[in-house]
Amino acid sequence: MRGHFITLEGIEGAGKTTQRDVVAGCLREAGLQVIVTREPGGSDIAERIRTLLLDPANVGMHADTELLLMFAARAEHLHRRILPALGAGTWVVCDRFTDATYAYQGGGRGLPVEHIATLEQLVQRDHRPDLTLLFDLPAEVGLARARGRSAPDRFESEQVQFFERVREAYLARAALEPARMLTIDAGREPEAVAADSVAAVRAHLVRAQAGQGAGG
Ligand code: T5A
Repeated sequence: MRGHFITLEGIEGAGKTTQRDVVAGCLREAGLQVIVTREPGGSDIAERIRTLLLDPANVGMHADTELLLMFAARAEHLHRRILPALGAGTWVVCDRFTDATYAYQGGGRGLPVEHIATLEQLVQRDHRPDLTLLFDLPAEVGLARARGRSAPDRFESEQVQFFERVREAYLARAALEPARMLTIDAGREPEAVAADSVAAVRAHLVRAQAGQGAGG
């Protein structure tokens, strides 16, 4: 069976980093090979692009530059790391992917969705996540968690209204693609969120195994 591509999404402080270990653990318990990665980043060149994107000193970066850098990093990550792993039968758990671009550069920055869709097609062709977990919570709750942990990066320095627009854009995407994108209430205790993550991954595994049986 080819590997499956699982992405985790949500605003800052939603708990994606915490939950990605839960998701990866659940897959490994099922006997699968798993790698855990993140965007922007995940490969050598993409991590260098990440540094540019998150550096608060680059506060004046043009929104188009930001969009193009996100997809430049994604092209590297996808072709150097994600696709080779999936082709070898390894499952990939990724902290953020293109839904984040629709949410942050589309919803947050107000860039046209058609521009994002054009770049998505150019860079990814028909490669899309198999399952996406959207960890949803009010922007001020997520920001309080994220800001309580470390100095703010270039995105975390935005106003709360920016993250409210990001959240709305995420929820709109989840409503459009309910079969792929599952929304989890991330405002609860970590254990309750983890229970929902595990249930979602197990349900996906059952579907994947059934699909393998049906498809040969
Ligand atoms: N970006 C990214 C774009 O603009 N466009 C794109 O296309 C892409 C791919 C990446 C930035 O890049 C932007 C979005 C981002 O701003 P990042 O550092 O990777 O930057 O940012 P995040 O992914 O947001 O990482 P965070 O660490 O801020 O958020 P997480 O991973 O959602 O949260 P986590 O797990 O680290 O938890 C944060 C804190 O909350 C606690 C944790 O212990 C931790 O202290 N916590 C909880 N507390 C209470 N209850 C719970 N349920 C908790 N879960 C976690």
